[in-house]
Amino acid sequence: MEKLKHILYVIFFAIYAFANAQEKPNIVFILTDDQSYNMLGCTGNSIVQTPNIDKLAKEGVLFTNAHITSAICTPSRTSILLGQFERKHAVNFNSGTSVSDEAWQNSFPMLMRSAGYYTGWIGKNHVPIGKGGYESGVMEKSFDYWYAGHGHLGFYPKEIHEIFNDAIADTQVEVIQEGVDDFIDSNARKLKGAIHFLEKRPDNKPFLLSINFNLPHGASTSTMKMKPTDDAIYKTMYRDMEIPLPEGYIAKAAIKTPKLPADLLRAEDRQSGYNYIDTPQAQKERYIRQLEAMTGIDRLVGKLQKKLHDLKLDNNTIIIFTSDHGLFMGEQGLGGKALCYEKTTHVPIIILDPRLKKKSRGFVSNALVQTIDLAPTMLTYGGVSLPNSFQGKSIINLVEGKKEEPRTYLLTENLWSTQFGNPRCEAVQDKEWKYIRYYKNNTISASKKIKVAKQFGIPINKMLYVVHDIDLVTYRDFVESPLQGEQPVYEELYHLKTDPQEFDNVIEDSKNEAVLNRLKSAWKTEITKARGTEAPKVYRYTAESQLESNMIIEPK
Ligand SMILES: [Ca+2]
Repeated sequence: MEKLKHILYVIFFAIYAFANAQEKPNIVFILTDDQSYNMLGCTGNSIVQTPNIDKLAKEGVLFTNAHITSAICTPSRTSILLGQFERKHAVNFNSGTSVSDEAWQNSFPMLMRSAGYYTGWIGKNHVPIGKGGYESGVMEKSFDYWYAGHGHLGFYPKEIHEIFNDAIADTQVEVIQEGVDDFIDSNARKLKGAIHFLEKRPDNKPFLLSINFNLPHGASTSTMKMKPTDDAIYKTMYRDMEIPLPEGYIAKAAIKTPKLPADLLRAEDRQSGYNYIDTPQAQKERYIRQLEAMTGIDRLVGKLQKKLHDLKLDNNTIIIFTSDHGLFMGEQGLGGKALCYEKTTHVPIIILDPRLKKKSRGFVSNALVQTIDLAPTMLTYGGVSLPNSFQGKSIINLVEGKKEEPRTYLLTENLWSTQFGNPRCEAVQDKEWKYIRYYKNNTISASKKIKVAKQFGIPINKMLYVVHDIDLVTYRDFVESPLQGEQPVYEELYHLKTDPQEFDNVIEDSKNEAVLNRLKSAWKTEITKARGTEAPKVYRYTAESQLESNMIIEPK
């Protein structure tokens, strides 16, 4: 009898454990590239057609006050992966560093894989990881399924990355779609390029799939060619419509006073890829391509949901959608990113947890959340404990309709200050006000570098994009100086509640003094917390380090 009891006991717990294993939700994380907040129907864009993403928001939760932490690809994406501010992880285009193996072990995909998730990464990676960065091979080995390229993909990814050569489609979204189908559906067409050890996704494990677009980013929209084989979306859509310029648009020729002092933001050094904003005609063409890209992405989201439904996975698959940062399209005469204005830091976050009752979903939250909150959110969904290295907070309680918010102030920062003219800056904001501080822009301008490169016959790309050991010192100084008392050379205060587009800097208005002092004090607290106390967990990743290990650094 005792023996039978024991057997029953064992069987009971085996079933219990199995059932629990099955209960862990699958997670699909969709990340777009350089997509501003207002590029979706559900965020107020009346031109773009994104019915599937709008439906996702309608059935889930749309965070209307979500922000990134650094408004440029590499640091923003590193922040998302590690759940940390850039000031802590210290990886950017100009940092001369890559993410160390130790830091990478505490990224959300690695932690979830260790906890039993079957993981996939599809599309773009823009974070150098391991010794040798993009050439280390660490990323490729870190996932159960890998179908991606480092750096930009272009609109036709086969032209840039061999891994995609076996795809039937030529255009980026559709190439990614084939990867998504291959990962999710064991009956889908197998892609020869994809790297995976198991023949098919195991049914008894939950999965985590990261879908990373390089759209509507300019690197991809600038390479759209309206080929006869392209889908109609990318050839004819939005082209016969009346498309107004964005509110506050100023063409280059009409700029009277630049938004920021000319010696602070050196607009003439801006990367030429952003010069389309200078004239209304070029701006419109680029905007149409972005709209087309969004509709392509939206169609993928719709197909993904249908696939999940057909495979009976939809009721247990959480979908998270966001962007790595926004982009100026000529508003106030500005182009590009890497600033702390709302246009570059404000992004949508949409989370659909289908396990929640329909009645308790389908609302918007104006809580101050950040993309560093997504790693802890995903881990918490997966029942995985959070590492101490995370600085973001799980926002599941908000998805579930609870009111407790993760923070009173949010911090954004820009440490990408290079020959392309952007100043270092930081911003702290609450739901009503925002304070931005800028530091002296000491960088050598791109035009001067190009002139010298030409004089000595040095390839211009090498002069502009290769990072050297000395840059480690400069970047370190960028990280630490504001904490050690470096004073701002320019400051701004915006009343976001009445001026969300940040047209009027009201810092000189004496009636705002108390607010300003409060925000300055919050800035100090938040930046100190963001930096933390540890040395950054990074490897040296410069032209010199690569040369020493006989590797050639290819700027991404
Ligand atoms: Ca980006």
